[in-house]
Amino acid sequence: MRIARITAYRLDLPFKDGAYVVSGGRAALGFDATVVALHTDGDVTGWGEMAPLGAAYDPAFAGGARAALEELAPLLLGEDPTQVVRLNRRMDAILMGHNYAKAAIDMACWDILGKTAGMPLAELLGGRYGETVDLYRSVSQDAPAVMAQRATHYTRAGYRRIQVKVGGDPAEDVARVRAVAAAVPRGTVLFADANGGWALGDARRFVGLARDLDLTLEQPCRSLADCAALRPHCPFPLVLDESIDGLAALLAARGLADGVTLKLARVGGVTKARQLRDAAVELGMKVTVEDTGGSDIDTAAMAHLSLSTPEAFRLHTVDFNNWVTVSNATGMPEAKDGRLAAPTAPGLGVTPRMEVLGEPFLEVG
Ligand code: 0XW
Ligand code: MG
Repeated sequence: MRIARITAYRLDLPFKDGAYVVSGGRAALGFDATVVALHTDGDVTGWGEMAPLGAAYDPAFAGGARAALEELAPLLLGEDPTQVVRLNRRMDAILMGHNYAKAAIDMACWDILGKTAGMPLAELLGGRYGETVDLYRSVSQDAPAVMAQRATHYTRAGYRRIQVKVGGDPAEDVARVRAVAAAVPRGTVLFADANGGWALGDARRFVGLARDLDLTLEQPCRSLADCAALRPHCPFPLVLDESIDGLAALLAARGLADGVTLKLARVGGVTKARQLRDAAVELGMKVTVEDTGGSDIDTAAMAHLSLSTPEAFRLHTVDFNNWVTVSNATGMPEAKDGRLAAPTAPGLGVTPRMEVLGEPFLEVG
């Protein structure tokens, strides 16, 4: 099978709940998504999606993804999309780095492989463990009382895992987590995500002041070295997210992180995320498979990879399709009681809404 034509679409995905704010005042009003279609010389078309969170969350931005696609797409015509690892090596040979830009192409290859094999991605990626996966919901950074109100709104909507955005003033951050903890039902799982916003001293102050709380700490400082220096002082399980951009980082996090957050766009797509997921599970680390943004196409991929992670090592994932006002595909099961299922149709199992995608910004072949 060969790639005969590649089309790519740009899609604005505004957030339902307004501005989303993480540490350092980094804010976004939505995702600027790129959707890729790989048309084969057979009758199969594969779909993939990637969306960065603004331009200051990761070393990735939407304009970069589009420019990289212009570079990559013409050189991928004629390649076999079902040979996913080989195709990834080809992309890496054509364009060094820019993993995020390759993620949507790689996702579309897996969609084709699944459709060709007649298998849903979860099974193809190693096996479906259970029917649904836990979801978390992020509470955008704000004043403690506002965050408590938001968290209550989300737990009423069914979410049982809340990610509190911290990484600001440590005393105020502790007040944020305390306010949320007091507002949500007993048993709600709390994550405090600093998104690398604290200097080491701030992180030390936070863990000192928050000691009595039951929470998991996510990416306290930007560098792995600072997170490692915090480790002996940190009584909480520690999850690394922004630090984990590949296998070397995963191996360096061994013994330091209790879990890792694998983002499809950051690591370069399904192929590389699966490699990291399998390595993390073998190393005994807990795993969240998620992404930086997107709508239904991307959420389907996150759901499949999450469901193919053994339960004992699985943390949670995110239902971005419910964060945004635009649905770009049909076929995603509805999230229910804070849990998400993956489609059961072959490949990603979703059908793009062509009327929503509009005209492609790129068409080659
Ligand atoms: C909550 N997220 C998955 C959404 C944004 O992409 C950032 C990310 C996080 O873990 O901070
Ligand atoms: Mg995070």
